[in-house]
This record gives sequence, C-alpha cells and structure tokens, in this order.
Amino acid sequence: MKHDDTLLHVRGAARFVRDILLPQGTLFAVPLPSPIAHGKIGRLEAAAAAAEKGVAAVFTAADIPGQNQIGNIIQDEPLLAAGEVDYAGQPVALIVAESLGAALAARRFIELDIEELPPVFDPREAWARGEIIGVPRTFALGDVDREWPCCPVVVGGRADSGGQEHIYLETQSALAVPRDDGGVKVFSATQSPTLVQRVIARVLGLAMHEVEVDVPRLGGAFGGKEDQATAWAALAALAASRLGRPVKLVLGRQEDVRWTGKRHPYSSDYKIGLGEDGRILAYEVTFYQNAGSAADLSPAILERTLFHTTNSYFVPNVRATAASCRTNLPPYTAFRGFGAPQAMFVMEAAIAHAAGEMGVPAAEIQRRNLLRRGDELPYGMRLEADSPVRCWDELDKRHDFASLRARAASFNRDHALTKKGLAVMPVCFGISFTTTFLNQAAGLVHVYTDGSVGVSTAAVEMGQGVNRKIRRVAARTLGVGLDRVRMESTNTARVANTSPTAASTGADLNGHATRLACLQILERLRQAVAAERNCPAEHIHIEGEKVLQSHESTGLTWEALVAWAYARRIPLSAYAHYATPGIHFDKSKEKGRPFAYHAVGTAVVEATVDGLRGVPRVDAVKIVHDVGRSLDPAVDLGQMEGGVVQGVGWMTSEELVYSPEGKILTDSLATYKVPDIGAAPEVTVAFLEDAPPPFGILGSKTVGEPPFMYGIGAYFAILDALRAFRPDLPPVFHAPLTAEKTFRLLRPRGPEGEGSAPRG
Ligand code: LUZ
Ligand code: MOS
Repeated sequence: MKHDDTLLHVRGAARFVRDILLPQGTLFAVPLPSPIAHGKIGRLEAAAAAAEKGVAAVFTAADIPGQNQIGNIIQDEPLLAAGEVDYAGQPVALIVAESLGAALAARRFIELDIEELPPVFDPREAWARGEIIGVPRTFALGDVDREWPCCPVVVGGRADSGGQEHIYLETQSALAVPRDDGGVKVFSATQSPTLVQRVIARVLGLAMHEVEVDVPRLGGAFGGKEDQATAWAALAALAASRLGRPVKLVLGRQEDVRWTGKRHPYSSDYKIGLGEDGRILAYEVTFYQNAGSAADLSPAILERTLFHTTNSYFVPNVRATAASCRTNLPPYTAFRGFGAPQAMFVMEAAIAHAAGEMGVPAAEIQRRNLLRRGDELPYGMRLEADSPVRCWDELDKRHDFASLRARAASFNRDHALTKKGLAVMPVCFGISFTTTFLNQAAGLVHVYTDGSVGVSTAAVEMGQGVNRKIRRVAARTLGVGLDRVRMESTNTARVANTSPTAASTGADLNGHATRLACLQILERLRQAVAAERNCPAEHIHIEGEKVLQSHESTGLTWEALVAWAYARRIPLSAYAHYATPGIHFDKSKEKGRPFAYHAVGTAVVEATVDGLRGVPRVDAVKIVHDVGRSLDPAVDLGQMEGGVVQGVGWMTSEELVYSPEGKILTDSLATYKVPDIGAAPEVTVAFLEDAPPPFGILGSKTVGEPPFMYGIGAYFAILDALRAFRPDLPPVFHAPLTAEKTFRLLRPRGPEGEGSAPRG
C-alpha cells in the first residue's frame, strides 16, 4: 500500500512545515487565548510582557496594518479579538520571542480584563434568539403538506449528532519569512493556499503578488485545514512582516484541540410519511446547525446538508430547512463529508424509526426507496446512474443480508449477555464543490532536458494520495514511467488562484488540468516528429518511453526525443486550466445541476454489544463501492478503510464534552476517544465492476469523503443489538452512541437498576 511519501513517512524523514530547516534569526510566536467564551475586553496591557527577556514584540489588533479580518464566505471574524471575545480560546494577542519558552513565559505578564457577557452554546437557543449566520434556507420537492393526510404511517422526532475533532497528526503550523521587497513567503499547513495568500494580503495591506504561499505536504487535514489554517499563517506573517525576521507558529496538540473548529454538531426535527408498502411518500426536516462564533465555512456546509437530505433515496415530497446558529464556541468548520453526514444520520434515523413502528427491518424500507436512474433529487438534478441499486444488490449477493440476519438472531438466542445487530448503509454523495466557481484547477508541467518531469498543481497532498494519482495521470498521458514524474510542492507563485483541496475533487480537477498540460507537450512532440518523418501526427505515439510510428518502433527513446526537441527549440513546458463542465446552481430557486456525478455505494455493518459492561463493538463493515476505473486501487482502498473507521469513531466513541462555561474538557487523546487499531472493524471492500459511465479523470471516480458515511451504519447496527436486549427500546437518535450511553440505555430504570444484568 504505497503512496508517494510512504518511505519518507515510515522513516520519519518526511518534512512537514514544522520540520523545515529554520532560516537564521527565526522567532517563535504563541497566541494569548481568551480565557472565557463571551465578554467585552476592558483592559489589554502588553508592556510588561514585551519587556520580558527574549521577547521581540507583543502584537494586538491595533498593530494590524491592513484589515483585522480573516472571514472567507462572510467577513465576520477578526484575526485578533478587538473589543469583544466570542469564544474561549480566541486569539487576543500574539507574543513573539527568541524561543518558544521565552514566549510562553512572557505570556503570563499580559494584563487582560474582560467583562463577562452571557454566552450561548445551544443551537436551538441561538435560533430562538435570532442569532443566525447568513439566512435559513429551504430545499423542496413536491408538496409535503398535501401528502401528509395520504400517508398511512407518519412518525416524527428529534435526531442529534455531535461534533468531531479532526485529530490530524500534524497540528496547525506556519513559518513566515520576510522578503527583501516588503513581501512575505509563508510555508503553511493549509488545504487552501490561495485563501491563506488572500487573507495575509488583506491583513498586511499588501497585494497578493507580494505574498507567496508554499505547502510542502500535510500530515492529515480532513477539512480542518480548509479554512482554519489561515489564522495561524496570518499571525506568523503579521509578526514576520512587522519585525523583518522569520516567525514560526506551531500549535501543540492540546492548544489545537482547544482553539480550533471541528465538525458541526446538529440538532434536527424530522417527520416521515410512508405507504403500507414501505414507500416513503413525504419527508420534512429542520436542521439546527451549531456554527460557533463566526461563519467560517458554515453556510457552505449547511448547503451540503440540504443537498444530502434524502441520502440515497427517492422521496417525491420533501421540505428541508436549515439554519446556521451562532454560538460562543470556536467556529465549527469543514470535516470530511461537509454537512452531508449530519443529514444522512437524520434520514437513517427517520427510516429506523418508521421501520420500528411498522415492524419491518429497516433494510426493507431502504431497498424499496433507493434512487434509480432518472429520479429527481430535491435540488432538481436527476440521478444519472443506476449504481445505488447495483451496489446494494451486489453487496447482498456477496454477503447475503438474510443469512447475516439469521446468524445474528441465532447468536442472540444463544447468548443472554451479548447481542449482535446489523444495519445496511447506502451512500450517495454529490461530487463537485457546491459553490460552482470553485470547480476549477490548473497544472504546470515541465519536461526537463534529461526527460524527467516536474508537475505543479493546485492540489495539496495530505496523505490522501492525490500526488500519486496525478503522477499516474501525467505518466500515462506522456507515455513514460511513473518514476520519471515528480510532484512539486503546492505554491501560489507557480499555480495561482487555487481552490481548496477539498470536496473530494482534488484528483479529478487537478488530474484533468495536468492531463491537458501534458497533452499540449505531447502534441508539440508528435507534430515535430511527424514533420521530421514526413507522416501525419496521428501516426506518432509514445508508449513505454518509446516513440512509435504507426505502432512500429522508430528507435527513438523518450530521453532522446526530449533532447532532440530541446535542441529544436520546442517548448517543453505547458500550463493548463480545467473547469468542470455542465454544472450550475440557482440559489434563488434552490435548483440546478450542482454535481458532476454522484459517488455511490452500500455497506453492511455488524456490531456486538456486551450487555454487562455496556460496551459496543463494531465487528465488520462490508462494502461495495463504485470507484469507476480506479486510478490506484491501493490508494483507494486506504481511503475507504480510513473513512469507515473515522465515521465509526464519529458515531460511537468520539464525544466532545464542554464545561458549563463553554471550555472543552475532552482536549487530549486521553479523554477524546478516537478508534485505535484495536477498535477498528474489519473492513472488506469490493469495487463495483465495469460501472458505466466514467466521469472523473481517466474513467475513475473519486473516493475521498464518501466512505466516511458508511460509518453511520455503526449507530444503527448497535441500536439493532440493543433492541435484542430491549425490544421496547424507544427510538433514540443521539450520536455518538458511546459505551456510557449504551450502558444507560440497557438500564432504563435509573440507578437502582444499574449493575444488574440486563433483560434478554
Ligand atoms: N468545501 C467547499 C467542501 O468549500 N465546498 C464544498 O462543497 C465542499 N464539499 C465537501 C468538502 N469540502
Ligand atoms: Mo473537505 S471537508 O476539506 O473536503
């Protein structure tokens, strides 16, 4: 299972931003975080701290030469708090010193008085007070109000899902180096180099061409560095620019968990109506998104929640409303799935609820309502593939849901203290940024005179293997070996106006751009050879580093060809831009064709609950998924496995707990439980065979985010096992379903019942 950096990683030799060899005179910066969640800044006095030994400067909002503004979609977020603090951990000042130790020591001498204001942490309370970011939005199809009276079965309730900390291995980091022309070069661990460049230019009052952002590689991101790498890079750049010396800013693990945004917690109300035959006739849902104190990416995430309201199902009558609710917590942000998992959890909850009411397995309702080719989604696009049904049926054929169910039932009859459960989880995820203009990328390809190839794109390698995929595209297009091609760092001076590497689009968009650039070079070479050999260019091909004419060897190798072409003054570099064709969305109607295609698959999840200890365990996740013609099966398999485990963690063990004052208590890996290899289920993946039609780069389909959502099945598999203990279990949809919660659900009568064996 190799990707480009595997050997460097296992040897500890890969250089991340924090490992860059420091330029002479580098200073170290630490922020002063707000100690409380909401308040008015009274006094902020930094003179004593600035006079401490080794301190170069202390900066506050007043020291910002440009705008004190880092907001992206909505400009509502200061770089350094000014006048007011809106969450515990918000940067109020920046201490810069000769060493990290000196900066930390001096931080204690900053005098800060804050007059407390009442905080809000609950999204429904924020909603009731009118604390809404942007505007609430509604997606609708058909007419739910007309349909309700025609539904023999109607159930409704509430479904809540918790936030999730990214736990990327590399914490937020930046190194800013001043340039001799007054500009600044910043090494940043970001998914969005251009956003970092734009915000630094805004904060420093510079033009964008005076700011160069370079991204070597990331140690994981998962969305946590799409918007939230910006602040740290801008702080480092502010200090470097003001002091004329390099400045490094790297967060510690605990600081990162305390101060940075996470997946949004959602609270939702649903109502679902079905026919006697299990057909879903109507679905209505309201999503209260806990957005935290500023917009960050919340409005875009809210939009994706609405796009994925009905997951893989066709529902003829839908009304979905969603609002970003402002609270006094760090701004919640992008995380793999980007609002879709939260929507899909509610849809699956509604189906599980209805199945319980009707006394049928949820899978029967799920299968009956799967999207088919041509079905209309609530946002107006029609499904263009039959893969939901194909993946479901292929998975059923391979693993036989009926026999899995019978095995669990027979196990449950034989075991009083341990029960098994299972759930099927289909996923249908739209591929493209829902913000249409972001669906563009560029590639810059240089062929050097020795035949080696260097590629720069907008894509950021964060462990997901995008570099390996793009190398494959370049090698295949030029007809050369993979080892000929090297990926350069992502750099705003080489490839400008980069969209974030996000939305599972990195390989598609940048792969397409790289292919177009390679084709330009290839075309020039073929033309030149054809002219030399007096034949049409269509007869010339390069395969396996050999030049062929009408499929016959010419004796010319790639290396000789390149040297010859250089001597003939043929340009050996090319730049190309790619924009996804055919996509559009009209926000005034909430209709359009926002996605290039849908990523589709189905999983069956098996779980066991130890009733004595309350401990749930996810045993196995079996998947059939459509990746088209995989560009790199090993990379895709790695993404599938990682995604599933991350999704299982969100649903079962990863619980964010805050104090009544809004300070996070689960701020280390001792208290925030990410699944380790022992807790990881066995993941079995089959790629759907010969799935037409091919959409992505070279007939492949993307794999990044979609498998995360298979993890949602873990919640419902555990719930299924709990029902085997307690058939009277009321519908509870409150993720994560932790061991603690499982334990309590098995002992419904309170403390006097605890400790006794569960019924069953
Ligand atoms: N980022 C973004 C995303 O800016 N727009 C999106 O639609 C998106 N989708 C998934 C993940 N990140
Ligand atoms: Mo993302 S959630 O940065 O694709």
